[in-house]
Amino acid sequence: MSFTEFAIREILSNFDLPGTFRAFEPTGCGHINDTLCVTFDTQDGEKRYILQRINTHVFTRPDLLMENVESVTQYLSKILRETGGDPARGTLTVFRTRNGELYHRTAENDCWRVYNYIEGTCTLQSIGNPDDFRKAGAAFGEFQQMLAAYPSRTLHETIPRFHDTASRFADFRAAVQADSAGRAADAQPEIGFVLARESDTHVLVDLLRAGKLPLRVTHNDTKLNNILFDAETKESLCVVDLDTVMPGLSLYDFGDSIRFGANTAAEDEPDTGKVSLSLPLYRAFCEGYLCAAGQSLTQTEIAYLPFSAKLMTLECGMRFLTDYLQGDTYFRTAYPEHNLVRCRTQLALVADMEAKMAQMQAITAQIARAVGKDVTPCC
Ligand code: ADP
Ligand code: GN1
Ligand code: MG
Repeated sequence: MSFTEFAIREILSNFDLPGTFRAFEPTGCGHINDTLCVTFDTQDGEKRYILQRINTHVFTRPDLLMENVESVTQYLSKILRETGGDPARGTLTVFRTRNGELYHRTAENDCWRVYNYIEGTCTLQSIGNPDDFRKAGAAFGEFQQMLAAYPSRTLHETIPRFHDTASRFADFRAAVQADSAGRAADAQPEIGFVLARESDTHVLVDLLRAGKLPLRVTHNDTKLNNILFDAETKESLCVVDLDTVMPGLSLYDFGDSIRFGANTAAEDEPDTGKVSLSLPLYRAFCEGYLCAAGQSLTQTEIAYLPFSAKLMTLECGMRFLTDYLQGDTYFRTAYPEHNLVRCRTQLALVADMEAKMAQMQAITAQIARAVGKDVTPCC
């Protein structure tokens, strides 16, 4: 990502932000959007904002996406106000353009939005101690709780079938057959690993269709670095990256958090020998999440928590592999094998979770009992 100061000044001139533009710098390490921190000089001192270019290849309806984001953040603000929280730090605030739009579209068709920069916060790319991950679990559990009464039908589906793993599997199989980038020969073990697990991909969507799992408003991209922690108190403060907030399963949010945060290696660690599921981290997240959201979860949801971690990891590995096979058109990559490397870490993690499934189930049942829920493990 490289932008000229001239271009950034021009984009910012479309937003009604007090003061004079001083500087910008890239921030974050997401795979989809381009995120900049921009600084203004104002009469009251320095003021910072987040300026983000929405990836319109991935999010083809930025208008609908921004309607979701504004509506959800206003709803969260109201709840925070009513419950003694701080809306200015507990959720994002969208700054509209001078024309009253939720984002600015440039002549090149790029779409840019502005949020308040939440000062005095930090994000974690990996977990140093279980306590931080317990707080992460609480943050996503509370996020789900705060949106429990949100009218989910009014939300637009920003990416249709986003976590429909069976549909993701069909896309994957088509990518293998098409082999459009001529890379399938390099990924035979990984392709075989995913193909052997087709039946897993149907489990949650089938339960949803059968009415055995409730549709809720969920975040759907619960990576650790989508939580802002207070830099001083180290408490979790704000959930960000709201582009995929839409109706979904609680299991998607739980599972994706474990996939990213309970891995003993980075998502793109080339040495798969370093990849494993940390059971202490699994336990910590589960405690935080179930303490915050456990009361409202059904027995079936709790029973499938361990499986969801495996399924979300398999789904993500399958998505990285699909993108590799299609020539890296979706996720941002730093080198040609990047998506294959990411896929290998995910599949190594799936294998380790399969080996540890009974322990994950025992931990989950124990924590569930502590919050007053009895569950029969499954899968
Ligand atoms: P991406 O889609 O690229 O993951 P995010 O919305 O998650 O984009 O933002 C990337 C990073 O920028 C976050 O991980 C966080 O470190 C930082 N960030 C995002 N929004 C804010 C904010 N409002 N205040 C402070 N930091 C933020
Ligand atoms: C993407 O934007 P980011 O980096 O938070 C992706 C997630 C994947 C994740 C894998 C909209 O998230 O679904 O799980 O990469 N977001 C989208 O790291 O596809
Ligand atoms: Mg992010």
